[in-house]
Amino acid sequence: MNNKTIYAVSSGPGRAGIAVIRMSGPDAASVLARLGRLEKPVPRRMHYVALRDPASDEVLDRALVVWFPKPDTETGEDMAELHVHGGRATVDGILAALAACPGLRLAEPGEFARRSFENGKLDLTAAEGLADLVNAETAAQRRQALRQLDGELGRLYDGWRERLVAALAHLEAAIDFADEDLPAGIEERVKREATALDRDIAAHLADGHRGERLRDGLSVAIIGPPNSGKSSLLNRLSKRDAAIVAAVAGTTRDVIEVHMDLGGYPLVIADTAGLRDSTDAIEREGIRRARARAATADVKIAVFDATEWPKIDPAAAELVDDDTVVVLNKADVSAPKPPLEIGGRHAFPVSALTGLGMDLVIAALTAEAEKRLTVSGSPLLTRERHRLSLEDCRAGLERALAANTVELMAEDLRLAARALGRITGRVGVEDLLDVIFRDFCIGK
Ligand SMILES: Nc1nc2c(ncn2[C@@H]2O[C@H](COP(=O)(O)OP(=O)(O)OP(=O)(O)O)[C@@H](O)[C@H]2O)c(=O)[nH]1
Ligand SMILES: [Mg+2]
Repeated sequence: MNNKTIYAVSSGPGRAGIAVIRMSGPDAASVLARLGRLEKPVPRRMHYVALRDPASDEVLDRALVVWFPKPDTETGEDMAELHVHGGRATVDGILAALAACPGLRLAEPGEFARRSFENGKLDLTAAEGLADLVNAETAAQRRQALRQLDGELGRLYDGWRERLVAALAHLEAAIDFADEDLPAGIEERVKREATALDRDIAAHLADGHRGERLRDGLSVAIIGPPNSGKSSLLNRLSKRDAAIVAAVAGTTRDVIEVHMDLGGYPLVIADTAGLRDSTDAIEREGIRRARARAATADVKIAVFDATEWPKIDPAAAELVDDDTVVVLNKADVSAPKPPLEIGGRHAFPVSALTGLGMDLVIAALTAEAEKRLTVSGSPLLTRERHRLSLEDCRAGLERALAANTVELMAEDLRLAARALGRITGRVGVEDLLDVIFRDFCIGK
């Protein structure tokens, strides 16, 4: 299925100065000859050519083209790139000319990356890193994705798998030579290794979901009584008019999400309905959703009305905990008198209307994000898929440690090694590939 030459626009959709059309497969060279009359391209050198429609001989564009002979290419196959003018008619004309070339077809999403994986250029975690890099919206996401693309995570898992396979080899030797005299203590040595590995994986898993959070964005919920200025605060933080603001209490009903970049950290901030007892069925549903969001959020921002200070809304105060940034809004109307504290947390006097005090709230929020998202020395797992396989691996190790015979122990160690191999794609991942590469965009 995979020997056809695939092509796709790899630059973004829509009109642009330049569009890049990439192709990969055995016919890449013949396309350059056919469309560009370029018979002997110099590898990895740009050539300025007229690209013609092979059927009519009409010049479609004057463009720069590059030839990348295999095997030292991204996919491991012959590749070519056409850097054409990015107008719709130009790109469409060239795509139509490519479609008419025998042996060529349009690439599916992620198909270039899939071929890289299948030709051993990338392990699966690196391919996922590539997808994350394309999707990265903040600097911290970019850094994490690049580390993964560089193979840091893959090397960590492959290293563990090698340790396990080495231990397994010792054990298998012990099984094969059971009747003969073997150096004593092999079983003990294997058990020590399995225990150590189990501990290393457990430590890696106890990461507070940092890598996954960094990939998805830290979930922040704005909660508080009606009319305290939650929607105004969301708009102020995100610097746009995302939520409707009105003097009527009970304005917001749905959860309104805004993605934002806070000092390089990705945040998903949700504005919610004001908490109160309501008889209105729609508002009650909104309040239920607000509470649900508050319960699952990584960080909460509790907004209270400074004009009522020191009276505070008890329903919202109840939700204040160590993961909460507390603000007293409308401080432009009346400055709240200290001590400014709610639920043991400092309450920042702010005005969502004028921006007063917002710098301190943003600093507090950034500190919360930093605390939860900072990446230390070792690479972090970034997907549930990694987590599940690592848990499978641990289960195998623990069964192996409890096994009654060396044969059973070896079998469980094999399963544990297999679980690790599935993360990087070393073994048994055929069933996963469609799911993993489907998430890529076309042309990657
Ligand atoms: N003076 C002053 N008014 C504000 C401030 N923030 C919000 N308001 C006003 O307070 C009213 C309510 O603001 P919203 O942002 O809609 O409040 P909310 O908490 O989202 O309200 P609900 O969605 O009903 O729960 C509006 O009239 C805002 O203009 C502020 O910092 N200072
Ligand atoms: Mg609101």
